[in-house]
Amino acid sequence: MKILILNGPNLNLLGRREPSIYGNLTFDEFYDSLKKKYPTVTLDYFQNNVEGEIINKLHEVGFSYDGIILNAGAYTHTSVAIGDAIKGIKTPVVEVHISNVHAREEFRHISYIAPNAKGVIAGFGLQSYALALESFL
Ligand code: CA2
Repeated sequence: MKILILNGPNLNLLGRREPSIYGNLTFDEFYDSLKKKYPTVTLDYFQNNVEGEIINKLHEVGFSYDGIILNAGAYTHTSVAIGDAIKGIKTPVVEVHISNVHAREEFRHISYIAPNAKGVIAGFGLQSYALALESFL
């Protein structure tokens, strides 16, 4: 089972600022614990702040991987292009968010990912990624 975790803009800052919303752990620390918890899953991780790089990665893995766990960050709420890329690939995508976007500002209630995703998980902190992973097993 080959799964990619794909993180979008500013998620490289996790654990360094805004701990009340996003927690204290860096993504690398969480990713290490996830790999240990699921040793039989081939997990890959890619983070990028550039919309086109996220789209390139979706195209690159989207015909061979078994699943993609995507936190597109703020692009979730703006990017028709990432939504179209998900529509164009074969690998199922689960949209995840660390925070409960529906309990936050109105603009975060919109998602260009959700209509093309297998499902959406939001509001469980970094555990949202583990729940998304479970959904593929
Ligand atoms: O809750 C999530 O996972 C979000 O995708 C995070 C995005 C936000 O724009 C979405 O509405 C919800 C923001 C990621 C920024 O992460 C930071 C982490 C630490 C410090 C600053 C930003």
